Amino acid sequence: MRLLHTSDWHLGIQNRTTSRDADHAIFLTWLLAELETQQIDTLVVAGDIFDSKQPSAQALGRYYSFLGRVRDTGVAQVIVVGGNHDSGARLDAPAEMLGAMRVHVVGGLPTSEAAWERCVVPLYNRDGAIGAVALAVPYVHEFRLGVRTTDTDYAAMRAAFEQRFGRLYSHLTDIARAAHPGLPVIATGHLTLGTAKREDYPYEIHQVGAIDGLPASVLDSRIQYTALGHIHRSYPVGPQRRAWYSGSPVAFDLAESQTPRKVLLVTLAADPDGRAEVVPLVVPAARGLVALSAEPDALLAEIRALTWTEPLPPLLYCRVVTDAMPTDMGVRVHEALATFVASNRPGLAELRPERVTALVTLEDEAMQRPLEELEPAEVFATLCRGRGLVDTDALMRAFASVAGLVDVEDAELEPLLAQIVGGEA
Ligand SMILES: [Mn+2]
Repeated sequence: MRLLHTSDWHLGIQNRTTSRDADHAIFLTWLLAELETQQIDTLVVAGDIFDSKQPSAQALGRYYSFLGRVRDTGVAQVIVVGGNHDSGARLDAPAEMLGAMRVHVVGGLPTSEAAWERCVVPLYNRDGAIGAVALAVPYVHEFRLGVRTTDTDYAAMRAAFEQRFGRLYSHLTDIARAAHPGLPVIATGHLTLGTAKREDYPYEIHQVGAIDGLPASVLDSRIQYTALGHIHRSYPVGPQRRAWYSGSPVAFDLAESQTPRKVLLVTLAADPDGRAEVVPLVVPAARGLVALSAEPDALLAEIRALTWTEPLPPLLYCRVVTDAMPTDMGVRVHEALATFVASNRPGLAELRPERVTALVTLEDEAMQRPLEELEPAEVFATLCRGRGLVDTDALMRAFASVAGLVDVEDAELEPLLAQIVGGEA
């Protein structure tokens, strides 16, 4: 049984105004070819299919046209589970129709425990025999497992979640073993397992509901391989390396573009207690994510002189090295970009100043004293200087009022304060 494990497509994602749909189109065409050449039996997509709970028509079109073409590759089935970005209910809506095409979707964990067995899916080989069983587990919020985050302390909540998540996998493994004895069991999951590094989730704070990562021991030891989604970098989890993150196939920001994007080719051992073989396949980058950092005129010249070898034009992260950002810098950058034809124009993901001289230095008197010795107003004033704000009298008065340090006297501040506190000042 050969699996191809991928996750975190985030169909429909945009970087500022640049749609990444063309990146997804190139990735999915590449994926279809790999499914055929690698003679894959099962494609597993471990959550975050879409970037949003209400995906655009274009993103939906991308998803369904891929599913419509996947059978031509000879793949026996596709397993799709929902991630934290997906609407489980929306993914599940066409589940019956997709099931008829052997695309097995579990968008959200079924509400009643009796219905959990919908997550247990026999996996066919290309020759039509059942060769393994999958536990298709989507992103699970702790609430679904009956863990309340309001009436218990953190350690108790964490322990309860660990215990119930472990029970979910064990219970499903029991069902799989009973229905298909002697076959290897695989699983999916969309959560933080093990210790994730901060740079592994630059795109958002990834957690399981309100708690941090769970230990890999929540996965039943009878599960031969677990296809994980959630973290956008590819690596194995746990001492046995029986669970892997595939990472996202498309880089969505600069940090993600620093590591190769992968899908995982997994060959299961026929012995249910054996070890799966995992081979990462690097996804060719359809587009470069490029950091530019220069003084205003030099930056504009660099943009006009851009060349690239990838099929799609680069996505730019521009830092303008200056103490005085020209007010028309945005316009001038767009004029420089407009020298490329619209169909082949670099995208602008970020444009921000990078100061030449730091405004707050260690010479700043307030910076040399311990925080506990400083008055709140001094800290705020230092922050204002750090932001390059010079005329701060009104701001200081507003801060003092909001911080409750003085009574509100200044009539001109009242409307502002009313907005901040959301009522009568
Ligand atoms: Mn994701």
